Amino acid sequence: MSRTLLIVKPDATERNLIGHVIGRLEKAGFKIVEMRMLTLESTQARKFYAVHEGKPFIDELVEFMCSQVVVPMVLEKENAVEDLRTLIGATNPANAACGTIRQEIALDVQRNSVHASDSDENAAVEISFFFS
Ligand code: 3AN
Repeated sequence: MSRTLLIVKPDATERNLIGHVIGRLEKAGFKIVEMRMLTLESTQARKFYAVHEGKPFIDELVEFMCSQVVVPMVLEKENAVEDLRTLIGATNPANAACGTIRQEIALDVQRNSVHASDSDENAAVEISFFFS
């Protein structure tokens, strides 16, 4: 078993899609082992997305992530990181494979409904960001 972090992002919480996302995750065999609901402050969002510091979209991304509640959760499954990335689909929903969560509900490259850790190393860092 391994663990990864998923965040239901503001565009999805705003459209009452938290339950829908959870349903997709559970149906795909992920076990939710921790979950919170919170509104990020801009310093927290900037820290979480530190890897994107300096990119043209960072200010807009931080503003977006703070615009509504978000729901971070820790998910457990064999091969969790890779399987979750496959389930959510490409960053830009226009490129997301059929049947992926982003292809189904994401609005555009920024309002792409969910975040998922992209490596085991980042999963550990991102889990400790939200859960002590
Ligand atoms: P992913 O969320 O698929 O790991 P990243 O880490 O490249 O993708 O991007 C993190 C977040 O930054 C995305 N989920 C999206 O909200 C935003 N983002 C990425 N690229 C762009 C872009 N070109 N324009 C606007 N926002 C972007």
